[in-house]
Amino acid sequence: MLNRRNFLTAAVGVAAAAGLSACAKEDEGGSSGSSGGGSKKITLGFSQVGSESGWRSANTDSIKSAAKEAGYNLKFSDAQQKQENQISAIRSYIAQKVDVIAFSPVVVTGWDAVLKEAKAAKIPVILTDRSVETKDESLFVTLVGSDFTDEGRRAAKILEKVLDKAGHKGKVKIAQLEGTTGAAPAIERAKGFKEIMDAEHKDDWEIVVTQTGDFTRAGGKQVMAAFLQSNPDINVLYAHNDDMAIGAIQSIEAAGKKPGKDILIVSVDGVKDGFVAMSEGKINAIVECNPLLGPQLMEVVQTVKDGGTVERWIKTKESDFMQDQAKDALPTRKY
Ligand code: GYE
Repeated sequence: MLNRRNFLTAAVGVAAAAGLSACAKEDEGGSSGSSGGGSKKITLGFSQVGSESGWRSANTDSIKSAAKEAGYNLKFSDAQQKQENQISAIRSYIAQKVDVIAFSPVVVTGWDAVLKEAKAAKIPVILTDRSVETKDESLFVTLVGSDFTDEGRRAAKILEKVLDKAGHKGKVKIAQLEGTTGAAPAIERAKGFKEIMDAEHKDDWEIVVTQTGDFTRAGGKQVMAAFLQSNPDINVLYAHNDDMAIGAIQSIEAAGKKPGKDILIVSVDGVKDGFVAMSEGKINAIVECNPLLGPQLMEVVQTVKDGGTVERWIKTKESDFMQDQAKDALPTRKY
């Protein structure tokens, strides 16, 4: 996996080489873009994970509008959460000789072959949002995205506050709704949370059930219903995203329990619907994960095209929110 602690500035060798590669097939007829850098419009091939969540829709909108703003020719495809679709999209971008490929990998493993093809074609690859696991770090230039392990730690720390505020006494029996199996945010959000739990709450906190809800509302609803059947004594839900928490809330209510009271809920993302649920008292705290990566991605694309250097991991800045901040924050949420 990408060494997420490696902040060394890396030389963009592949990018420099790709800068020389011809892009004869790209669409004509637009300006060269506000960010300058050559007379030809940059063609960017972007393979999106899917449209599984509110976070993802905001991320897609951000990428599309930032590409437009930068004057790039964007080739966009939605992989519907399937790795094989992403691999074919990347292969088609290679065949079309795009200038730069960016993608948000649905899972962490299984990318080496296609990334080697991109490297052989001298097309630089930028990861956005999620990382990959590879021994060959020359296969991508940089990752533009969040620190998911830290989000997991922050979720555990904010749960401490939530429990305090609720005056909770006794054992903390946690149900965890995981993101897509094998996806970086699912692996790392679980890991960061467990790290704090094991170090600081070994005696009083326990994850009694954990399963994937695939980052969707339907998944969250269905899995939570099963959790409540098998473990009616759950008193905390840690959901790896707001959409699964919102789905779970429906099942909690259907079981005659009060979300945010009988079952305290912490989730990740901070999308508008998450804030609405929080302002209604149904989610207790949210760890923000910012999807508005488009402008940063376009800047990196330009730098890479110009043969410049970029950091190995360009991290997103984020905050945490407790329920009592929800109403005030809601009107200014951008996604
Ligand atoms: O948290 C979730 C989405 O990769 C950070 O993917 C992203 C996650 C996000 O489906 O809502």
